[in-house]
Amino acid sequence: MHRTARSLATAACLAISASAALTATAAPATAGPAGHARAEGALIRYGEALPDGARARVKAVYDGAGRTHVQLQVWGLAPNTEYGAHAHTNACGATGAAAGPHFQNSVDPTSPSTDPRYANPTNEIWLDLTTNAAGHGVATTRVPWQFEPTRRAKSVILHVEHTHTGPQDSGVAGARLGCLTVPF
Ligand SMILES: [Cu+2]
Repeated sequence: MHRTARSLATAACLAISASAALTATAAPATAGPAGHARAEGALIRYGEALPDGARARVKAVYDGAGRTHVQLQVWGLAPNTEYGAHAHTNACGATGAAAGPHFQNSVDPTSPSTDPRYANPTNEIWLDLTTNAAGHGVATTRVPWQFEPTRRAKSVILHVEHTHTGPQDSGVAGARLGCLTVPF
C-alpha cells in the first residue's frame, strides 16, 4: 500500500516536471501492483556520446523469496557497443553526479566505494550490456535482497564502459552518459 501511494506520488511529480520542461526526458514512471516497479522513457543525456533520442525501460520484480530481479532495455544507442549500467541512490538530475553513488545493500563505509567486498554485482544492481547492430540492448540481474521502505535506489545510470571488477577499481565504469529515474 505504502509503495503504491509513494510511486503514484513520484509519477505525479515526474509528470509535472515533464510538462514544465521542453527537454523533459523521463517519462512518467508507473508502478505495477505491489512487488513490481517499472519506468520507461528517454534517457537524460549528459553528453554527445549518448545518441539523441536514446530510450530505456527498467522493470523490477520483488519475489516472494526476498530477491530482486531487474531488467534494463535500451534503444537508440550506438551499435555493437559496450555500456555499463547500475542502480544509483538518487533520482536523475541536471548532471550525472546528481544521481549519487551506486545503491548498495550493505553500504561501504568508504566513499567512493571501489572495494570489491562492497562494489560487486551481488551487493549492487549491475546492468551492463552490449548493444546489437541496431543499438538495442538488454541486461538482467538478480540480487538476494530487496529495498527497505525508506532506502531505495531511484535511478539507473548508463556509463561509457563495462563495469570494472579489479581490487582497486571495482564498480567503476567511466563517464555517466545518461539516466532514467526509476521508482524502485
Ligand atoms: Cu553507475
